[in-house]
Amino acid sequence: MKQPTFFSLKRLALPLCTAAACLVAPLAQAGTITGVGAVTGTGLGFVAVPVIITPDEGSPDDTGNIGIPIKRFDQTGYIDIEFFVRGSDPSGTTEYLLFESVDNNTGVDWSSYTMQLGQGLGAGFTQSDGTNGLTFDAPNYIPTPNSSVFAQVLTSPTRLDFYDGIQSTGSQIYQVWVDVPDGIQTFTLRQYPTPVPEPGTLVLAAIAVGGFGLLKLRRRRA
Ligand SMILES: [Ca+2]
Ligand SMILES: [Ca+2]
Repeated sequence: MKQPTFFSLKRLALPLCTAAACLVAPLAQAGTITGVGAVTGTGLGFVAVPVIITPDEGSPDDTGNIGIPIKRFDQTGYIDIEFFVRGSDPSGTTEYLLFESVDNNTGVDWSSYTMQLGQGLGAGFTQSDGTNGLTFDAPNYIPTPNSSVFAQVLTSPTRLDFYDGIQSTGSQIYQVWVDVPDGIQTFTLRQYPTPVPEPGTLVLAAIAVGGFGLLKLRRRRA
């Protein structure tokens, strides 16, 4: 599948906010991302400043874009990004396309990649339950979240698990959709990879299983 590039994304989104349109935009709007707060985590290598395109304010179908041109993991830990939100319309929700390039610089291959929405940072992070409307475009998940390396994704309101593939060293593209409701001031996007089990671990597991089988055999013979 051909993935859009950052260039095409920008070209698509820029006409949404010409100077004139922004000046005359009505005040009513749904939850809108206004900026980025802390970027932190045990996996952090480098995160380029996210490019946030705010929606065409007042349009009945509010959509925006968040582009993260580089998110590099130097360790197999997590990376948290905190977003600030402004809202004014009590019933509004803005759907953002989050388009990012995730770079595996950890030296180990990844067998899956997880994204969570919640509040707080680091040890204080908690995944939210989706009841306030902050979700990965639940309940319909249209378009389907996708990745240029993992063929499948397990969807739930505030957690996505990409699997069926191996992300080796280098960058891959992820596209997901985030519903941002009114009534919240901040939210955190957490992401982390799960490394492929090391051969040593597999050998130990095989020995354990083999030993268990032998034990059963002996018991049966006894
Ligand atoms: Ca939605
Ligand atoms: Ca949608």
